[in-house]
Order: sequence, then structure tokens, then C-alpha cells
Amino acid sequence: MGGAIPDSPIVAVHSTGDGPSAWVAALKDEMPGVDARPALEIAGDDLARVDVSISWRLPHGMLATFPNLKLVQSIGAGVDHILEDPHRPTHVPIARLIDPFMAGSMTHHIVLQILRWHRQADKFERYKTEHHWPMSEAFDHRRLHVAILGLGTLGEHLSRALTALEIANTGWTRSPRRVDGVASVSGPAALDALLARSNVVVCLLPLTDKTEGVLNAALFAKLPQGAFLVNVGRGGHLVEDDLIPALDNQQLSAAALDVFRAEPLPADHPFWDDDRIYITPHIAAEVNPPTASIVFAENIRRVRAGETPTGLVDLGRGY
Ligand code: NDP
Ligand code: OXD
Repeated sequence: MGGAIPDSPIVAVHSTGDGPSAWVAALKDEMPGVDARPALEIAGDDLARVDVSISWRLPHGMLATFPNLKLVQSIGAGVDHILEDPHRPTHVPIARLIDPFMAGSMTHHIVLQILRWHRQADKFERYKTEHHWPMSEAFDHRRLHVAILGLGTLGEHLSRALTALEIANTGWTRSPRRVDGVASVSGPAALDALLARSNVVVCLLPLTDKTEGVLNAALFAKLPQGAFLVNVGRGGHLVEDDLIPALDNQQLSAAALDVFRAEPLPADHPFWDDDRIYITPHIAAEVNPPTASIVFAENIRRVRAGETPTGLVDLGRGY
């Protein structure tokens, strides 16, 4: 690894789920002349021509078959799917995707979940089937306070949108962060006080050894009774066995989950049949080939010019 860019370099593209075609086509539109190919179709001498891998859940072991790799670009903000590969060439830089389209999409999803819970949308859907409207409670958005665990690209976008909607919110980060117009606290010591004043918790953390299992019974117990949980980070953030007991004892009133330890969620999983748990299949933020390809093309250009890619992951921190 390292050394010069191979002659006639190839970009290897893979996306488990939706397949590589739309990604290859969008990249070719954005970067005319680029030799982008589905990773699974590259073989023989061409393996040594691959300098950039662009992937979502590439089969483990494949990165190690590209001896001249210069960049591992994630199709996604998270890079846990890359770091989990035990054969990953450890000295090749990894870049996460920073795409404003994705931040907007994530914010829409989370705002929808919070307002659906706050405005009791499920109750009104039920009344419609029952053909009556009993007296309903008043909603008061001034009673909301949202703790945003993870105030990075996505968390900051969410914070600004909530503030514009007059919904109070505070972000939580690993290291102190000063951003105009965005309230935040940092470090484990500040978390308890934040939880104590938050009736909504949104997890927008990366999955690392420090954040695995962070959404657990002990954290729920620090919230006011009846709080609402939104997990859009990763399934590994939630201790799944702790959720239904926290709903049963009303420590939480509901949860919206977009990510799960096993994806797709197994058909016999108890979350399917629990009305207090809203579930979506890892679609909170859409990853959009045309806008993401602008980022990919820029990063290909940068690594081929010997420059640092955007979204470079700090391997020491794991995100
Ligand atoms: P960023 O890297 O921009 O931000 C991560 C944030 O988490 C930072 O504020 C960081 O703190 C904070 N953080 C990390 N570790 C800790 C810790 N131990 N304690 C406290 N705070 C911590 O990531 P993005 O905003 O781009 O994305 C966040 C995550 O969202 C992704 O990693 C992915 O898991 C998830 N995601 C889910 C999607 C879905 O569709 N469900 C789609 C896209 C992303 P600091 O500022 O100090 O570095
Ligand atoms: C991501 C995701 O990390 O889609 O971008 O989950």
C-alpha cells in the first residue's frame, strides 16, 4: 500500500442492499472519464489498478485484495461497516460521507418522530377508525427538551432545525464544542445533568467501543419518567433487552428505532408487535447517489493529487 497511484486507476464500487449500478452511473455523471466498476466484477490484474473503494457493507476480505488502495470511502456517514472488516488494510485512510442532502433527510426523519410522539399522532389515527374525537390534551412544545447524543454533522443540522421550530435542545459531544447558536455539553460527567432535563433523547452517535450499549436501563433511569427515545445511530447503541422493561415501567413512553442489532429486523423480534415502538428499516437518512457522488468525485480527485480527503476518519477515535 502507499506509493504511486496505479496507471489507469479503477474505482471499485459496492453497495449491499441497493447494488452498485446507480452509484457507478452517478459517479460517471459527476466525473466523466472515471473508470468506476462494481467491486465484485473486478478480478485478476485489475485488482492492482484499484486505488479507491466506495462501499456500503463490502464483503469482509475484499479490501485486502486491492494492493494499491489509497482511499476507502464509505457510502454512508458511519464507517463501522468498514472498521469491522478484520482483514482491512489498516494504513489506508477511511473517509465517511458528509453530504448536506443526508443531513436534511435525517433531520426530517427525526423531527417527524418527535412531533408524531409529541402531537400524539397515533391516537388521532386510532380515533379516526373509532369515528370519534374525545377531548384531547393540550400540546405544549415549550415542555420539550431534546438531548442530542452526538452533535456532529447530523446532530448540528438537527439542533438548528429544532431551534427554528422553537424546540429546546442541547447536544452532547466527546470533546468540548463551541458552535454559534447551538447549545452543547461534553464528556461523560455532563451527561447525567443533561438527561435529567430532557424528555426526548436522540442518539446520533457513531458506533465505537465507547458508545456501544450507551442506550441502556441506567441511562433511561436518568431521564424524567415518560421520556421518548429516538435511535437513529446504530443498533449496537441500544441494549435491546432493556427497552421493553423501560416501556413497561413507564420510564419511557415510546421509542422510535431506525437501526437494530440485526438488520433487517428478524420477523420474530418483539419490537414488531409493540405499539409503543415505532420502527423503520434504516431509512432515517437517505443516501442519494447524485449528491453523494459530488463528494466522492472530490475525494477521488484529492487522493489522486496527494491531498487529504474530506470526512477523514480518525482511526484512534473510531469515527
Ligand atoms: P460525526 O462524526 O459528524 O459526529 C459524531 C458526533 O458524536 C460528534 O459530535 C462526536 O463528538 C460525538 N461522539 C462520538 N463519540 C462520542 C462519545 N464517546 N461521547 C460523546 N459524544 C461522542 O457523525 P455524523 O453526524 O455524520 O453521523 C453520526 C452517526 O449517525 C453515524 O456514525 C451513523 O452511525 C449514524 N447514521 C445513521 C443513519 C441512518 O439512516 N440511520 C444515516 C447516517 C448516519 P465530537 O464532536 O467531540 O467529536
Ligand atoms: C450511514 C447510514 O451511516 O446510512 O450513512 O446509516
